[in-house]
Amino acid sequence: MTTPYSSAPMETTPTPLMSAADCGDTQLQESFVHILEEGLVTPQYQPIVNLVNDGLVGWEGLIRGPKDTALESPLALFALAERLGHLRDLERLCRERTIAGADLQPQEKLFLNIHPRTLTDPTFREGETRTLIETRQLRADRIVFEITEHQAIDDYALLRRVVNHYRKQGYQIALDDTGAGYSGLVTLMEVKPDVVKIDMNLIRRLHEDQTKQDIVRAICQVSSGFGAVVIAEGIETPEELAAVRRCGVPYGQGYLLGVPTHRCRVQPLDPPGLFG
Ligand SMILES: [Ca+2]
Repeated sequence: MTTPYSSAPMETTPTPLMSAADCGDTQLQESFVHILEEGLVTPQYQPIVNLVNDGLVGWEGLIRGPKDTALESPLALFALAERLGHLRDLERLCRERTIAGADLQPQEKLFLNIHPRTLTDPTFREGETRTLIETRQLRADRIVFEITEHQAIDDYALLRRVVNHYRKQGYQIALDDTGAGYSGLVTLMEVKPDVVKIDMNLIRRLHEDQTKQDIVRAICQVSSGFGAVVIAEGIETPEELAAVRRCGVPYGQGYLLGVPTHRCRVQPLDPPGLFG
């Protein structure tokens, strides 16, 4: 991070607390390298549901590190990867595992979380994902890349170019965690994604909060202006689901609608596909 004081001499004498932290950190780094080398990540899949006809429209791929370890949480795993400069390596491994493990019905899409910096990284090999999906006989239009709003880079011109680049190849782009940060609507209007995922904190107790309802409606209105599909994340109670429907959100995700599972659950329904 650049600060006015960045050229000032750094404190070089570690405190005992820092030394202890560094020691734990070394173990954590070794665990991370082991995870990467041995491919010790597990994909899970959470359903995305059409709230109008209850049909299943897709699955978000979620990643877990080794069970009962400090790196089981994807947040911890990805934060460490970023710090160690291995974000792309971890993302590639997660993408491989998630695509390989997905068992999609013909109308379903697979949502893959990807760091915007990976998308904009010139060394990110475009053909990587295509090769992976072709081995599963999937076309690019079955894949939606989710980029999270609070990681969205502030070079909007670059991000727009990248989004358009992937769109031309047939992929779709979702803006994840929309409404979580102050820049939410600005990012939304600048990026104009194909899919908008409303952050779970806006959905939590939505039925009791008029301001949240107004924000959710505003996101729907802005999104419909450029033809984006809206998904409410983190729906956990029937009251929240009813409020989401009242606000006009057509798609949903959350524990009430389905928990993440190791396999894509086969549905007896044959719902119409997402986005036509
Ligand atoms: Ca996501």
